[in-house]
Amino acid sequence: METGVVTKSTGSWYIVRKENGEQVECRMRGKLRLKGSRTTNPVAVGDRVDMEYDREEYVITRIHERRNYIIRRSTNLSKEAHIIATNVDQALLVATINHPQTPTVFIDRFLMTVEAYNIPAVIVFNKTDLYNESDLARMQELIAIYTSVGYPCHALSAEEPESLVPFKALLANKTTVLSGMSGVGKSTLINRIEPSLQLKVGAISDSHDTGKHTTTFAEIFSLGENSYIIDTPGLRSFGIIDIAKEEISHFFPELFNVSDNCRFYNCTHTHEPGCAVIEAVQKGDISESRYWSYLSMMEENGEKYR
Ligand SMILES: Nc1nc2c(ncn2[C@@H]2O[C@H](COP(=O)(O)OP(=O)(O)OP(=O)(O)O)[C@@H](O)[C@H]2O)c(=O)[nH]1
Ligand SMILES: [Mg+2]
Ligand SMILES: [Zn+2]
Repeated sequence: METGVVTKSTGSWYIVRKENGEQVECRMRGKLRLKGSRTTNPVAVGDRVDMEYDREEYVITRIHERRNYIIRRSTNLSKEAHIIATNVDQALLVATINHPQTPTVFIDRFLMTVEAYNIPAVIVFNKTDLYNESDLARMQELIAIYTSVGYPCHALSAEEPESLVPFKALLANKTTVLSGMSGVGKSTLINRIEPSLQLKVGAISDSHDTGKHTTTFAEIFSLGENSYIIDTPGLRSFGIIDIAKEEISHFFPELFNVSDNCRFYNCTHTHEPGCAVIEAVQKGDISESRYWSYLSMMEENGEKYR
């Protein structure tokens, strides 16, 4: 029996990095499933696994307990979950004001999910070289909102090497997963950090100003000693799964902070009189777009999937 870390997962075969650094192709035996929700990928990038060499191939026999993971609903209406990555030290959301436009609802759903699993999140606004004045003003507005909630933000451009210096520094001695919509520049940024990787990147579609889903499987890359980066396929939307409705507000730090002052202990912060959250939104202490995202999740997550 040997142990290793899954560095690539296609759903039918996997690449596992053994303790000696060697990478081997693996299959999976039977059905190893995550307890709780059904997942489209029971073994995900970042998983520590045991494997055996059996009739000329490696077979994964056990998944070690996960320290954390990032999970989303696999498609809008599905009850299945997709695990984006496991056992990470931090999650970097790559966002763009334009080309393509990342909706704040997308940002907030991502942040809520990583908050639920206690993973530190950083927002990276990429493509600043393409922004006009109003895009830049919008970016500053978002940076002010997210910084005040407690999420570090970086503005950068893959086209401007000096802007990448603070980004590089973020990655040292950590396992970092990059996520975001298709076309925001995740693979491009990784190529800038480690040009030898030569990851495939795809142009933005002229007609829709959206990405073309160039990266198809998540994969971990080494950035030298103790630093790993995970490139992931771009997402269209970020569906929440496995979080009970009454828990959603716990993972909006600024909502959670004021909710002690709500009149009713079981306040849902949607309509109740004496709601401290609604008051804070009216006073401008909580951003309207964040509150809007909260409401959209409360509406969607009427069911509890566990
Ligand atoms: N002008 C400009 N173009 C960028 C920047 N970053 C990435 N691009 C371009 O944006 C396009 C999409 O980049 P990718 O790296 O493929 O995007 P991705 O996020 O990996 O997309 P998926 O793999 O589909 O999820 C490519 O044409 C890149 O050259 C940037 O900072 N400035
Ligand atoms: Mg990519
Ligand atoms: Zn309330």
